[in-house]
Amino acid sequence: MANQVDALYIYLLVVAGFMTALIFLTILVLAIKYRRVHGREAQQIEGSLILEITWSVIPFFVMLTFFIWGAVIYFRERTPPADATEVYVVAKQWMWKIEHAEGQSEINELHVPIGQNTKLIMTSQDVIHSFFVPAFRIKQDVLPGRYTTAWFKATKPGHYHLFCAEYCGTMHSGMGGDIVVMEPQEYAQWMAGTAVAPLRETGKQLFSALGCATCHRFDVQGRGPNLVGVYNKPVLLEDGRTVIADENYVRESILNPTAKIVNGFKPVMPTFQGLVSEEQLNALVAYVKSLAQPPPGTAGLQSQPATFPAQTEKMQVQ
Ligand code: HEC
Ligand SMILES: [Cu+2]
Repeated sequence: MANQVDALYIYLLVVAGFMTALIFLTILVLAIKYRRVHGREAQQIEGSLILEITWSVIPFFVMLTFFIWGAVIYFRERTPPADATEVYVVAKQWMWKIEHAEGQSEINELHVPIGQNTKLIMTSQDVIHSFFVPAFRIKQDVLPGRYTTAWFKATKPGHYHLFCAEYCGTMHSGMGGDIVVMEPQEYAQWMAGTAVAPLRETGKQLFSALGCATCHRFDVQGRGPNLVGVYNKPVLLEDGRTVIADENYVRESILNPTAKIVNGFKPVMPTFQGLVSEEQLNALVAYVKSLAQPPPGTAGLQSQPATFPAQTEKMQVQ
């Protein structure tokens, strides 16, 4: 996004510079032209409607260009491309813990290949932090108790500073790191360096270890909804509302199940607040997301409660 953000920034500077010059030059010229001259008398002049409309309407449209251009960039920055690779970020006093979907984890470092759209799914274990990479022109607050997201596509290999941009305690100034942008083949080597289980696999194990699988079944309708194909789809709730099952929804379903009850189900799911760490939560979320590859056309409001046709279930059975 850097080029786009900078272009807008330069445009703002140019417009502001032009207006400043215009105003001050006018003051100067008029001050000299109408300076006190012996024998000249001040006259009363009526206002000019045309002039007033002109100097209101033209700046209005100039301001609108700020707004529209800014909004376009904002929406681009807020909307990760669908093909983005997901990386989970857990901030804590005072470090950044990064988990790749493939299972690699690192501290205060994030390795990415050039040209890859990377979506960051971030949360904090304690206080508010902020993920700031000046070179990428991205800055996003990282909050305890929920996910916030940001995305970028690195275009040049190198090391880029990562800062915490929200004062978070004694060692705040030391809470930094490096985004390491590599050539794709270099990155593949780095990835292959350690053999680890993908995040969704860790999540799958937790799913049975924590007993989720006793209620959320894939073969028969259990006490909880079948989670296949739930992610990123609308869910009809008990109270008639419809919400999109995004990362925050899945997260909330695990930590605070009674906050949103799925239509047609009883609020029997226990809370896992305090029983799972942020990292385990991310793994569970990654697992639930990995279940969401329904055949096109089957998902949607009609298929509530979240049960899917038998063939979908078979495809996904463990
Ligand atoms: C005692 C049975 C039970 C257990 C154990 C259980 N759940 Fe649930 N779960 C439910 C029920 C019932 C619902 C639907 C009612 C509601 O929204 O609370 C639900 C809802 C959900 C939803 C929202 C589903 C949707 O269709 O919108 C998710 C996600 C979820 N559970 C994940 C989990 C995970 C992960 C675990 C394990 C850490 C787990 N559940 C353990 C019973 C259970
Ligand atoms: Cu911080």
